[in-house]
This record gives sequence, structure tokens and C-alpha cells, in this order.
Amino acid sequence: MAGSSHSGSNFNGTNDADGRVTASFLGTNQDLRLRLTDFDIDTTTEVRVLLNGAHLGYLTPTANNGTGTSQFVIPAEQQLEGSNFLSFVNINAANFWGITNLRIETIV
Ligand SMILES: [Ca+2]
Ligand SMILES: [Ca+2]
Ligand SMILES: [Ca+2]
Repeated sequence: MAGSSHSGSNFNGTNDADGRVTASFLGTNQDLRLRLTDFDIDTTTEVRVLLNGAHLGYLTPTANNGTGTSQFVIPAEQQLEGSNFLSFVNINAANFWGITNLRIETIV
């Protein structure tokens, strides 16, 4: 995973220009949970999340210019063997937003 680095626009000095950030993880045969810290998510549809190109959900809104937490379940049957790709896509590349602290956990 991308780990604790910051991605996005105007989030701790980030300047992503196209509103799109990607990350990858290795597939497993278990259900997984993706957790991350998000920044300045102003609406329920500001940032869409895709798993291997398929819709997974949206980042959870935060206070204006604030941080929050988003989490998603990634069922075993939606994972590919080997590399899996997550895309975070802002509805408007000019928006301020960000993600950090991406973590993939096994659901026990
Ligand atoms: Ca980008
Ligand atoms: Ca925003
Ligand atoms: Ca804002």
C-alpha cells in the first residue's frame, strides 16, 4: 500500500493535478477492509473509489478542510490474484482533497 504518504491536492503540500490517485495491494483469499484518512471531502460524491476499475464506493465526507476516516470492505471474490488496483477519483480536479494512512486489514 501507499502507506502514510499524503496524496491529493492542497493536503500537506500535495498538488495532484488530475484529481486521480492510485494505490495497489496484493490479492488474498480473504475478505479485507480498506481504511484510510481522508481530507476535505465536502460532499458524498466528491471522491469516487474504484477497485480494479469497478465502483467500490465514495469517501466519507469530512468537515470543511478537516480530516476523517473512510473504510470499505473488499470481499475475497472481488480481488484478483496478484496486484489489485485502487483508484480515487475526484469529481473535479480543481477541488482540494486528500488521502493518507491507507491500510488493508484482514477481517477476522
Ligand atoms: Ca494524479
Ligand atoms: Ca474538497
Ligand atoms: Ca472544502
